[in-house]
Amino acid sequence: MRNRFVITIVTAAFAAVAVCFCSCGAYRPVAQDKTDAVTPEPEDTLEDASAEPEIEDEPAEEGPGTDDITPDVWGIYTESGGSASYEIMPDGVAINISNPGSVEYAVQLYCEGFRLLEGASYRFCATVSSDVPRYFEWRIQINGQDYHPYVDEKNIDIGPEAVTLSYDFTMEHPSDPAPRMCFNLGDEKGEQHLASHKIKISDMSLVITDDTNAKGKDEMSETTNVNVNQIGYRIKDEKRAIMRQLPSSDTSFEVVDISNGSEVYSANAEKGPNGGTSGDDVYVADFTKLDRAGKYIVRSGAGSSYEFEISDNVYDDALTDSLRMLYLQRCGCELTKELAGDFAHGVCHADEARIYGGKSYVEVSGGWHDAGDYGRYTSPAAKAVADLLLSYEAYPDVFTDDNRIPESGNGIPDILDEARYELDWLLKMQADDGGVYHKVTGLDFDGFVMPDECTLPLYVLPESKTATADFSGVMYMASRVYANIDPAFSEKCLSAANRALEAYIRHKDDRNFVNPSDVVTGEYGDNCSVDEFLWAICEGYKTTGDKRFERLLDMVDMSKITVDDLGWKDMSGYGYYAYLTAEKPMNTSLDLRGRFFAWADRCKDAALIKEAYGCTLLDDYPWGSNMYIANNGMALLMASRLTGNNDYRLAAKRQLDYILGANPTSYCFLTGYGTMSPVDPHHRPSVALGKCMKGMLVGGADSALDDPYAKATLSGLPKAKCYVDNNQTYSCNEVTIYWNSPLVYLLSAFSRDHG
Ligand code: G3I
Ligand code: 9MR
Ligand code: ZN
Repeated sequence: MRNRFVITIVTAAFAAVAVCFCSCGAYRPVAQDKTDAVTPEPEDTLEDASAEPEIEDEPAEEGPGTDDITPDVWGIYTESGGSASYEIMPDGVAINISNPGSVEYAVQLYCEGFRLLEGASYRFCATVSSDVPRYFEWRIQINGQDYHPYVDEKNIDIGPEAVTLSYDFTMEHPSDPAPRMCFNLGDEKGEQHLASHKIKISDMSLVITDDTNAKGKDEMSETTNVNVNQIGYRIKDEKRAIMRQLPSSDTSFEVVDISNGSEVYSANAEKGPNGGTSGDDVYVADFTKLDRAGKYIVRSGAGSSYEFEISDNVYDDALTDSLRMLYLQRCGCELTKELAGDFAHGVCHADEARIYGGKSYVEVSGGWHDAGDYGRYTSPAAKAVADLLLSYEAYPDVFTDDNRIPESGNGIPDILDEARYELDWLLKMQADDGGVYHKVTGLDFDGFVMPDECTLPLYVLPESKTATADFSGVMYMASRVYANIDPAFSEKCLSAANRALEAYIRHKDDRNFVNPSDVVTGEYGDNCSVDEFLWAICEGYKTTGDKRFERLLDMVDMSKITVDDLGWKDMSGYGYYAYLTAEKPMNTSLDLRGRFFAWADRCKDAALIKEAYGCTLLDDYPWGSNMYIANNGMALLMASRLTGNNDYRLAAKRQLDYILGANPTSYCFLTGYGTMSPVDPHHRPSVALGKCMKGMLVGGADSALDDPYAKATLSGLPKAKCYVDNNQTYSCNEVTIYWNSPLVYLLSAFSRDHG
């Protein structure tokens, strides 16, 4: 007898690409009562099943194989009053249910770590008993979104005598490399009147019985070995194709004009830095000298690149769409068909939100939806707005008043109108004591519906130190930027910033935010607020020149700031930059200049010398890696402006090139741009409409594989290649306002000759 859940899998490498909401997979219950029960096949017949003649005739790429599901992919989920524990036994799993809860899935035993291929037929078998008579539900479902079933069977009767179940079904949905099998052991509406009891499930197997029509056995995204910025380059830009897997010692390459097939440039590629996080040994084909506008590909022994353009306005549309993404994320207002097209929706999330743990309500409508979810979170919002305002301060010549947002044509650059939409919401998030609420969300994430169809009640979560200091920093910045545009608003921002800073100082020793146990939305936890405090102080000084801020710097312990970044969590970079750009230098013993340039130099060396693709990340690719890359690009641009040293700008440009396609995944990570860009982001409106919104920067490679889909599909890959374009992977393929915002900064810097 087998003692583990044995499953037959197709071992060929595979990546799912499509989204579909068609009806559930057809299945045929083979035996549901004891008399007809099919005895589970002995272990060795698993191979028999995969060796049926038709499968032998048309074997999968690497042939069907078997794999054991190890106990650690089992888990138990409880909600709605459900309470249970489980134990892996030699011959299966035993579940002790102390309270079955009030919905079917209030007690859910689940198993993950296998895949289902569209068009393949399967047989599932299991032997089940319960020490009291009852019924339960078995299903295999998508592991995320709306958890729709691929196959399910309700009302399966069980009792003390073991029954053997056997179901045949065909997977009629797009292949899913990471579904979830579950046994729903709750008690819907208490109908079964179940007290504490025990269930045993043994001899489980899932076998492919026919893979003749299976799709996706060897589907892989088409990558190329010659990677370029797929949007392209401006005439005077550095231009490089990063080539891997050259089959011979011939390193020659040519650039071909695709309008007439002519070779317009040829040279030899140079050996680049080896290996690293991509595992690729690369050659770098430099064609910077090619300065004629046109559309091209790079051709070499390693193959051809995707096409790209050379022209001076090559980044203009990407910049507009990256900004328009923020408009399309607006909450609390109607988005019209005229301006938002398919992504139009009615007013959303406009109800007053309840103060968590209390009875009162506050009006906090407005702002942008944070990401693929509809939460609104203070710290990441402050980061996103800061990036827009800094873009405008650094490169005002780029921004126009015609981005097709409601305020277009009002005489104010649209980037400031868009930032103002978020600032107006942020102002509502400040409590009476000057502290700032951490976030406004439901207790859970809403489903994959349009925002005006969300139903979960809104809660405002408690004030936090990080939210309060971030709010103060961005309000000081806004007070400066809007001073000549709207003096009254500027004053309002200044006084809000001051009140927040005072509240921060009053509460410096408490108010670390942690999600309460019944709240699962984004935590944005951060137990060090010294960097946010530093930012608020330096920004306050830069805006006001008030000497009192110098004295506050004495309260900053730099040893607590361990990461230099412009991220939602590590905001010290905004502090360094404000300090370095203040009109009159701040008098302090803190070496903020040293910290900033040590960071910028680390980034410069990584991009210009160490990393194969010119990326500033040399080790981990964290969740949202594209943000860290873009943030480093911002810091490099700041260093270039502060010193006039063009190497920093060159290194920054390589971050943009990386994000737009010159990377080991071959993806241009901005949706709607380039030949190969994400089409299936973890973004509720895009999933709900079955259409990918344009102009969104996805998270990118996540070497920590922070969700089940990433774990199931990317394990073992080099860090920089841990990316898959599927909406189930929120750690690789979600989008956020604060990933787009540093991209706006890079695109604004590089869309003109800013030198
Ligand atoms: O702090 C460490 C740092 O010390 C280390 O150098 C770095 C490299 O591994 O990791 C840092 O921690 C990371 C943290 O973000 C801060 O950067 C974690 O590994 C990483 O898992 C964490 O990911 C965050 C994720 O939520 C989970 O908390 C993402 O940055 C953040 O963008 C994401 O945010 C979600 C919201 O919760 C909900 N809305 C969507 C949004 C985007 O997915
Ligand atoms: O959709 C959510 C996304 O915005 C978050 O970044 C992510 C992590 O907090 O969570 C996503 O929601 C998933 C949840 O964490 C786990 N169950 C499935 C949810 C939707 O796929
Ligand atoms: Zn909304």
